[in-house]
Amino acid sequence: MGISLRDCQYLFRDYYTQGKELVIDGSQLRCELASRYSMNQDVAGLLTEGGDIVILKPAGPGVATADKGNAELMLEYDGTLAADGYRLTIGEDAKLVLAAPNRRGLKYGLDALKRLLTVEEDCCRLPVVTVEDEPSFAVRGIIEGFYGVPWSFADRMDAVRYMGGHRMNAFMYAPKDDPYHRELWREPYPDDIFAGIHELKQECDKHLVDFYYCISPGNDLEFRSQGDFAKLEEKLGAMIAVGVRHFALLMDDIDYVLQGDNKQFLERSGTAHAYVTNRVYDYLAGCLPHFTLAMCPSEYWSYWDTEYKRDIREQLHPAVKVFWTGYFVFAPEIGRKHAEDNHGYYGHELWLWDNIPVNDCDKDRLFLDPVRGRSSRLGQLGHTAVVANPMNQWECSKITLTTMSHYMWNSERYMAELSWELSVREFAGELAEDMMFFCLQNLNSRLYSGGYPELDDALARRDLAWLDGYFNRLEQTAVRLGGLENAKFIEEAGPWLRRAIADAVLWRAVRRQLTDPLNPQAQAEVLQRLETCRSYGVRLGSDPAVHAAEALGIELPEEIKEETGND
Ligand code: LOG
Repeated sequence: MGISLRDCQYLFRDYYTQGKELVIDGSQLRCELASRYSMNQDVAGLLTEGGDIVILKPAGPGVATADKGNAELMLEYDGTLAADGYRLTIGEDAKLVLAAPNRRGLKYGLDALKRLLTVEEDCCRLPVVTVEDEPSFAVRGIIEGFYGVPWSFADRMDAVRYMGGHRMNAFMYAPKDDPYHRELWREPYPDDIFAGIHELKQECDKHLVDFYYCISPGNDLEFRSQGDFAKLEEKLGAMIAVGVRHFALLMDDIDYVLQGDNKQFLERSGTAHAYVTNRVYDYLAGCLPHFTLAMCPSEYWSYWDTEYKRDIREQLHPAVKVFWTGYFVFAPEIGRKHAEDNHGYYGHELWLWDNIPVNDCDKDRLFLDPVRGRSSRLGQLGHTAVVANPMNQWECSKITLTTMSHYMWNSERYMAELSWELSVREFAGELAEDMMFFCLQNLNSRLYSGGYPELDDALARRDLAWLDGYFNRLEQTAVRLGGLENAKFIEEAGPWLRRAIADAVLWRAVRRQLTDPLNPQAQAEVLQRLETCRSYGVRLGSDPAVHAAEALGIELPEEIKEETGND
């Protein structure tokens, strides 16, 4: 409700308006439905009932309902639009026309209508507009591909709902620490986990998100073993049986040098990886009229050509998509040249596995910044998918993921700072300012410096008054955010919020020691407050109190210097 013109122009690709407004009587938009999209009016479930928009279905083919509603909605099929795209026209005469090439396009078009609608007590307002919208990448989503504690099924269900609302269409199940995905890839899933996966797949269907089952057999697969292939097929077959149509074979982070019989049989790892993927491809083609298969090569992070890439390029089935993570696992920049070159080296459609905001290498940190530094033209450089690998903390990942969703939909227009602002506002509502301040203390150190430059400046100036203000603000921010009505956020971010408060308390102790440097009590208090900080096992990226203490010449115990990397 109340979306600004600037946001419309940012979030929708082409927004044609002359500034006119349509005002309709009634506190709900009640659309009388006509559809040329599909003969059987297959639009059920596209719109969640009970909101500000109600769709009145015709009583039968060609028969209108008695309730005429206060607007007319015509759904049309338009095969000239890109998959998931739509064209929404809101006419002055309260005639709405939504054209799309698939159901997802219809859903996104209805979601757009919802965003454009403002409901007041006795009227509805809509801009008179035509929106023409389509994505930069055909596949947009999340790969749960991190190490450490996997998401719970409740997290995943929420992720799927979130994705439906953010124009993302792919959830890739690949938790490194699901043993049945990797070490025990031969074993079927125990019933309870399988039931969870099945339910997740159903939730994906409901929200028009494609569920990808990913498997990682590369550590110990015997390439000549019929038994091993039978196990692999059994595992995939169980997924096919519950409707899964999208798959990936992941060969990342394995010892990929062939040994023993594998070496004798296939000689090189590129050949071996193409071989297993092609066999899986043939198996899927034998079972399914329509499916997707992607593979993650072992050389997923480099941008130069290799023998391995040549083998994949020449031997892998042309329909298989190939993942890469950009230049280096954590890529501060994915520029045009690397993208274009690597597309040539792999010779297949490239899928970007973007390692943001993943924090599995930095368990004591949260990463809350927007995606930056990806070429706006990856879609024209052989990339047809972008999927983000998030943090172990699902709820906190939303900050970066929402900015990613903007990039995935319209990479050409993407503006990191604006997306960040929109994402934080969506996440924290009235506490957006506090949330942004908290985000600024938790920047991605894998990609950028991760610090808080204003703090560094103040320390260089020894501006104690500024520092007092900063730490007070940090403390108040953490207290206020602790009151957000988002239990999941409080649970996940709790240690960092408490640590922020402990940092402020430590700062006050540092302050006393600065005023009275030889007072043993003041020194003891600093040590005690430091201990409290450490006890949380986490830290803010700006690591402000320890950083300030050091910069102002307070001697810290060695182990603290080592832990924080501030020495
Ligand atoms: C893993 C990924 C992990 C990430 C960050 C890929 C393709 N694989 O270096 O599972 O979450 O790094 O630690 C990875 O990125 N490899």
